[in-house]
Amino acid sequence: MKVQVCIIGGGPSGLLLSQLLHLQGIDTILLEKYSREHVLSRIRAGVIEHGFAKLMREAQCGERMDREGEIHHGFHIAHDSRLDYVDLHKHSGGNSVIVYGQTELTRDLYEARDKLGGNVVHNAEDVTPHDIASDAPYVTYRVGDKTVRVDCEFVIGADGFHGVSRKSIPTDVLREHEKIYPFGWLGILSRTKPVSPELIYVKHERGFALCSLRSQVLSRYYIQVPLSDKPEDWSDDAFWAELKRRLPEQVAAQLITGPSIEKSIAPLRSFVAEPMRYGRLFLAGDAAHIVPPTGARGLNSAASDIYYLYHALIDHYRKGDDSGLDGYSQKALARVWKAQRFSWWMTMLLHRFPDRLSYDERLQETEMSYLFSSETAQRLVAENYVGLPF
Ligand code: FAS
Ligand code: PHB
Repeated sequence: MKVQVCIIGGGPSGLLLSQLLHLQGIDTILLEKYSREHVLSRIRAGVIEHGFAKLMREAQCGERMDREGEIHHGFHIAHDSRLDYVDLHKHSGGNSVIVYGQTELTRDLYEARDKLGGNVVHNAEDVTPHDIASDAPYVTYRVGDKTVRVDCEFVIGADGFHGVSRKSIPTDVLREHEKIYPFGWLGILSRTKPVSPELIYVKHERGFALCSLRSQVLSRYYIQVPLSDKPEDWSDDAFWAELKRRLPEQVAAQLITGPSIEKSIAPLRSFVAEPMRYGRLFLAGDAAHIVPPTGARGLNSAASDIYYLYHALIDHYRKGDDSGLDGYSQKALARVWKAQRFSWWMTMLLHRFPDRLSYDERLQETEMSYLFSSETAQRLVAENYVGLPF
């Protein structure tokens, strides 16, 4: 089989790029390790930047997001028994974010691929890129006991943090930068009315918490827990009781609790792999970078990778211009590192660090008091949270 672009990974990054390229007449195949049901069973991101939303619309996948997603003009930070508000709309020159679950966004992308007759292969095992340093790369994969070879011109590694693509770059070429945080986020999903119409980030001496949502009848809550904890260590009652201890009294009193329909612990790490290109292999999304979810940058960092690759491949095929491809890694990393900075900053601001020094604590307090005493500081947060320009 021969295609122009072979995409490894059927998460939001791979799906969005395959849909955008297909609409431009560029021939792709997408190879996903698991079944569609498995991919859609994951509960992940919830906040969509305006740049990502624009790309979804350009990919003819934004209709349900615009209908069912919620526009949020700001978020709250609860700290020191106060509830302060970051007005994103005011401080970002009129931009906002859309709260719409990654699961639904991925479902919309799959349905759009089906509608266009996109070439999407599920349960593709042992996906392996070959000859990526040559001008004639190919990818092999297995379905059952049948091995298939896909000859292509470009390979896009959109296979997430644990995928095969990044590991295909020679170790003497790849540089990895990582920071592991000494705690995780225990998250639950519950069919309850959200405690607040907009997100509440909580800095508390017992630890971080976050009140988020997927709709007016589906709430998403998180609390910071030690890395040694497991989801089964936390009954629903224990989770709700701990969340209430961390919320301001007037918010805790409004909290509607209910059975969890999903409960999981996500470890927090900051990670960047450089370069994001090796020969004809291009990394995108979590395959190249991971952020702690505190700044809601994870999924959104993938958007600019996809935007750059989409335009670079169009320029290659339409004009024979490879400047976009040759400049991809440097351009993508410049925005990735800004998302890394913001995610690190929000994480340092809001979490309780087990081994913190008194100096660190006073610095955290100073950051928070500076944030809410300076419109400049709030503009800085707002421009990062709604999404820096591509
Ligand atoms: P993904 O990991 O989503 O997709 C990669 C795909 O490649 C997967 O479907 C995988 O099955 C497939 N794959 C892997 N190896 C393969 C192989 N060898 N062959 C073929 N396919 C292969 N971000 C936020 O903004 N907010 C959050 O709250 C948040 N919570 C998260 C919680 C968890 C537990 C995780 C893991 C991530 C979270 N993220 C969050 C980040 C997340 O949303 C990612 O940024 C987003 O999924 C990135 O999308 P992709 O780059 O498509 O990677
Ligand atoms: C979520 O709703 O899952 C969510 C929202 C904002 C974040 C992290 C997670 O910063």
